Amino acid sequence: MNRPAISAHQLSPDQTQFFKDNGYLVLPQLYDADEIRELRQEFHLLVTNTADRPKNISYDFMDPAEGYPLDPFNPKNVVGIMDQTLAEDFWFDQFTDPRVVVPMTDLLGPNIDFHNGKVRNKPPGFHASQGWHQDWPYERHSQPDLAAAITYIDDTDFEQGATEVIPGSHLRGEWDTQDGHTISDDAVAPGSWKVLAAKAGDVAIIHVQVVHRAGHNYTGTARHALINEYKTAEARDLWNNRCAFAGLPLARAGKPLIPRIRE
Ligand SMILES: O=C(O)CCC(=O)C(=O)O
Repeated sequence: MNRPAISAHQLSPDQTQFFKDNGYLVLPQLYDADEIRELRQEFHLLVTNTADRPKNISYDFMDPAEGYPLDPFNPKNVVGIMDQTLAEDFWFDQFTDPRVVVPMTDLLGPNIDFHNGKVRNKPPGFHASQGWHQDWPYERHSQPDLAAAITYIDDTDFEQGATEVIPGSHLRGEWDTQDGHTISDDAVAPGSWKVLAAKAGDVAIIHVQVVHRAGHNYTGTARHALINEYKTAEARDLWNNRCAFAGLPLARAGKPLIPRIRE
């Protein structure tokens, strides 16, 4: 396939300010229609060919939810994958894409390293048990200069389990939790959150301290997303990150470092 030239663009000052104030930013349609088609094809292979993979890639499967069909796009009901970054060259290019790395330099700082990569799916009838949380307690560093890029593979609105965020919640630093991770529903003011209704090909960037949660999928169609996380080189890992490509330098002085494998 002829791939379009990749132009890594800086964010506008308004976008940078929005992230600073709100702790999240949506980059609509980062991928064009051909790229979304290819992303979906590759993703389908990732969730169907689950056996012939490097051992370090781990898959989680969800038991079919009662009263819901299996989705032929994800017939094994894969609900999660860790380290999809190891699967193929396509997935290496996906997490090193300058169209995500360069915005990270605008939002976090000029020197960006990789943190980790995973897949989070919402099969039909998926019930999100995690609740409101910050990513921070799961991935402590010397400073909270990390962000996740959620790439949506499908259109995902409220009833399909859209991501929900509390704008500005990162400005309060670390929130109290019930169990080290989960923030009580009582701590969240009614109506204070925003449903990030996404289109396939959108990317939402989420600050490590913004309070957010995954929604439930009430429909018979699965929803799929990749979550790649990035950090500044200055943020030192205190979590003992053993994930694939952890700490890989991706940008220095605002310039992306990694060439494309597949042009
Ligand atoms: O799947 C989502 O919409 C959000 C996932 C999430 O909250 C997380 O992985 O920390």
